[in-house]
Amino acid sequence: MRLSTRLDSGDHLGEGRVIRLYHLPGSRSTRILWMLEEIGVPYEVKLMTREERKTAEHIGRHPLGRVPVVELDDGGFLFESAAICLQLADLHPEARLIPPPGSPARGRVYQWCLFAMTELEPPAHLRARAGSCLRRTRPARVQPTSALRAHDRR
Ligand SMILES: N[C@@H](CCC(=O)N[C@@H](CS)C(=O)NCC(=O)O)C(=O)O
Repeated sequence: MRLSTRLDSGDHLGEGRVIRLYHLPGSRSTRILWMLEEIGVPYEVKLMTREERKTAEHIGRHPLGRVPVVELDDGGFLFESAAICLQLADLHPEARLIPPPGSPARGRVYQWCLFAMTELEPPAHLRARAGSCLRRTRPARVQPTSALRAHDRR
């Protein structure tokens, strides 16, 4: 993976604005980081805390207060990770990450993106969450007492 110019938040470039990603490490916004690295354009990362996602300011960017959100170089905001990836691919045809609109290959891009978001991700997410709940609530493994161990040996 190429490492493109990642600017610190605050290095906003005024006229020559760069894409700004509102990012929470370990969340779905990592998909957008990956995409930006694949494209190889400069971008800026605004690191968010869980709490910052629910501020009025961020709700103004995403109605549910989630990440990822990107602020594009025209100043507009966009959310939903798959939509952002598709739009970034279209905005940077030089990266050759997406086939032309209307082509059979482009149809398959939509097919697999929507399949991933609607069919694969919801059950995978539920399963991952259930797994982490179980890990947190599972009682410590019960060790047999020495009396039981002795009993087993009989
Ligand atoms: N379908 C959305 C899901 C976004 C989403 O659920 N983001 C999580 C982080 S992975 C979030 O910000 N959750 C905060 C919340 O739901 O309050 C996408 O793919 O962008």
